[in-house]
Amino acid sequence: MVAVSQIILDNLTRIRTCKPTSSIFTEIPVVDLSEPDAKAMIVDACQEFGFFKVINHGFSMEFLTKLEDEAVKFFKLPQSEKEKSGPPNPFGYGNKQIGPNGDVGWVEYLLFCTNPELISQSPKAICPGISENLRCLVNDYVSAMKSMVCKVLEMIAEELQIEASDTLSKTIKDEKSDSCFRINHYPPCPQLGALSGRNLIGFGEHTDPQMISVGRSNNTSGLQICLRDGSWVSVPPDNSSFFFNVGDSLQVMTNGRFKSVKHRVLAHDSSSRVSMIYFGGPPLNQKITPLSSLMEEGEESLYKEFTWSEYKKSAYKTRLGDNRLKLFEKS
Ligand code: GA4
Repeated sequence: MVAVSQIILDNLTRIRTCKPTSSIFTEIPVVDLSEPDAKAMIVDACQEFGFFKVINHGFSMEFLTKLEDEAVKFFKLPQSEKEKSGPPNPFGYGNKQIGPNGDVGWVEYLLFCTNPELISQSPKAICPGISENLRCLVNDYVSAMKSMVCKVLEMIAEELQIEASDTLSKTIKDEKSDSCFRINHYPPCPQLGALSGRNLIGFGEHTDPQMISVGRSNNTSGLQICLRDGSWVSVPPDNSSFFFNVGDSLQVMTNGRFKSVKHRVLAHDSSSRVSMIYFGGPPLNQKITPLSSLMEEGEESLYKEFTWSEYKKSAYKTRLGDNRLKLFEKS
């Protein structure tokens, strides 16, 4: 018995653990997209937390459930079948390994490219081996998501009084927008009890390199965000809402006014968590630099000049939890 639990522990502890936290994020900004105060609430939330929840978004629950069910079907396939869609380099099926630099988590996933140009060049290479049904649902989801993200970016631009309200959204609308989409499955981990009260990491702490990310999950907890004071709080699950987070690129474009939010996901002992996240990124050749119309007189950029392609290349050389923007801050 001792030997067995030791093996389980060795297996699990390759994946990092963390101290349990009991704080629930009760102050979560909830933005009703149909309300007139939505713009101001979004901007406040991006400045304060880099995170907010959106309701009244226009997606039907039926459609969301359909996509989720199809994803669950994929994750229920035998391991050898799922492996046919991997390894993710970077797109495709991945299991426990996250990124190319040794990060691991209690998670399996599908990572999709959503750049129409790349997809048209090589549709199968984008995420091979998945059912046509899943592929179609993902395409429909991503195009509806793109519209919602653009709407939110336009609301942000209007509230910030940036002259052209499509300044931010056009980077996502662009045919060459380097956006991507991931579906994560966090299987239950019944051996969690062997970790003497510690939590097992499903997806380790990180910020997203892109401009903005939108996540949605089933009704299982696990997502946590890091507040400005460094404390971790759990985000109560809500399968009918979307959770937006500011990424590194938007932090730079607002010269630090918006904060890219550190977040992570903890594994569960008994329930399975399924989440889907859209990452809105700019075209590869786009300069990531503070928007001139936002800058006050005499204000200087906090960051060196770089393109999304340079930032992305640099990000893929880092470990998940690294502070990727540090390298691009002016000293
Ligand atoms: C974090 C946000 C997205 O999930 C992602 C991740 C990517 C990957 O899983 O391949 C990265 C990670 C993410 C940032 C640093 C690098 C790249 C894993 C990793 C260690 C798809 C993305 O774009 O950046």
